[in-house]
Amino acid sequence: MPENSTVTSWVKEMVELCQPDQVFWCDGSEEEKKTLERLAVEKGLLTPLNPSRWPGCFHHRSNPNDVARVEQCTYICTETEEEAGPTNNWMAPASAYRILKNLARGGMKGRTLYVIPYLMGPPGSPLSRVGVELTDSLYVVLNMRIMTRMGAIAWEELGDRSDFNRGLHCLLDVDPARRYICHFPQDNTIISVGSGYGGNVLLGKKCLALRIASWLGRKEGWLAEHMLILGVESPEGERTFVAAAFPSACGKTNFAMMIPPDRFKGWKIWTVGDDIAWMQPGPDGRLYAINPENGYFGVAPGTNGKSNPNAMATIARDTIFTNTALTADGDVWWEGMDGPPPAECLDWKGERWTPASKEKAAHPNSRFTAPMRNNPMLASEVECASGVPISALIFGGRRATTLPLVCEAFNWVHGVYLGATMGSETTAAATGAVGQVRRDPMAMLPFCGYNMGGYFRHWLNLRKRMKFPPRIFQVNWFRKGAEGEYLWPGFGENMRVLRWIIDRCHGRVGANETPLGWSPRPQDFDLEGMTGFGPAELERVQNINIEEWRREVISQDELFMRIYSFLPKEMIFQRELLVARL
Ligand code: SAT
Ligand code: MN
Repeated sequence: MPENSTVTSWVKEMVELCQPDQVFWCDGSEEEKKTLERLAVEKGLLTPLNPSRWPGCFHHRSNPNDVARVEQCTYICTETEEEAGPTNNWMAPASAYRILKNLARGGMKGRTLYVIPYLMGPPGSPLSRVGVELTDSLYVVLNMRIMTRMGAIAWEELGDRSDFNRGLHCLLDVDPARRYICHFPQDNTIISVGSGYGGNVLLGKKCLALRIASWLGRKEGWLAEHMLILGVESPEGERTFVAAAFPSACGKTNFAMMIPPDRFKGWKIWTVGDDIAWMQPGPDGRLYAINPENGYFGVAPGTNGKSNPNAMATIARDTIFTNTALTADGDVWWEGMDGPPPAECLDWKGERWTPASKEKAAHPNSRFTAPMRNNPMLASEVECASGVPISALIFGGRRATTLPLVCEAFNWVHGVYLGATMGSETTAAATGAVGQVRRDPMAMLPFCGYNMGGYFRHWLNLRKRMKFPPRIFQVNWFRKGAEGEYLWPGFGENMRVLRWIIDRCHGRVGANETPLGWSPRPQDFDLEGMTGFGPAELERVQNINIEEWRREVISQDELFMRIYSFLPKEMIFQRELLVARL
């Protein structure tokens, strides 16, 4: 128990509300981990995997009605609706507190309330933040232990300050009709009830590190973004860092852990983070980023030794698998894993599955929770309190048409426009239809804790505080041809795009001016060693189809119309300039 009286009196208040039988203060120790894992196995929450194949690993099944983030149950509770803005669900704090307290009252009877102190970010960083999550889910405790720096270190960082994030999570009966994930940015508070899954309940992740942090960032002059951070090391030892935003389940983890193809002998990619970046202008006028997390909550399906060897190495031990398939001999499996499917296993719902089954064995949003320290390519800078200097910001989406493989913004305002108009096909990471294009500005639509118009304004303002702002790029690995075939091989080959981006940042290569931005010339883009991909294919994947772009601009307007009264004029002007160029 910490000496901080703000913490102890708040915990006391929540205990009186939820009425658990016991209160357990987590210390984050190895010993405690072992005890809690044993308890979770006893209670049937976790199944230990085969220790010779998967040392320290466990399997978990969530309730089948509870397998993804639920945006319709996610609320920003600010004094006025305007502060939350038209793209967020809003409730007035007083009514939200009333509803949630009524649900939570006595909600932990017969259960244990775990107090999880956690630190987001490296110790000693001015950007790092402390949170305390109270939960009655052992699964949440064990996941938070991987995803954050949990335990005594958080109390040390907090000292006697009171500016910690207050998080309360109650499972209740996991009824979708009584599921709420509510954020109170003005109180630095999160209350989540009725769910046990991922981003709904690991409150340090999307709730604190994005929704609450984006609010704090605007107030305090920094950015909380849905971005991976990676370092590119050249054979000469030059290290360049980039941050890239992609919507959930669009390959951020794969990109952050990419292994360059043979052609790029001597090049290395170092992972700083795979999902979230907190960024602030540094004293030298550059933008600096930290990864607030301590682990990876990655999508399992499609992860294999070819698509992401570093991820396979990372999840080989001390990992929790959620909603994957499970075999009788303690092995896990998912669609797109190496090797043939098991002759028989239990699917993500726990039902018997064989390769003849029509349903998928693993849920498409099944996940692994793995410590980042298992990653063979973890950047040493991940512990650096001042963060890493960012040379390029990349915005990417999943688009079958229209968007070229890569282009560079003309300047910061144009780059903000590229981010603001990002669109992507929906994935299984959130409940709802999959595969429809929706506008997802900066991949932050589900995660921005305030008015999206104000968010664009904050991005524009930040430019004035940087002498050397990062260059901004747009990428799309997912463009398809007429037959539905991918026009770009993706995965490790994305190194070629990254190389062009890095070379642009260092002023080493040229580009063609196009209506959309700067586009790579074939002589500046490394095509060597690619089979079946030459200058003609590059031209095809970079092609600008004016008809498609007419539709695109109109479709972009849908979001702009929704937030029109808050939209910075710069965005309208950028739109006009784009139309004129087209
Ligand atoms: O479930 S999470 O929100 O943590 C994962 C994601 O959607 O990116
Ligand atoms: Mn994410």
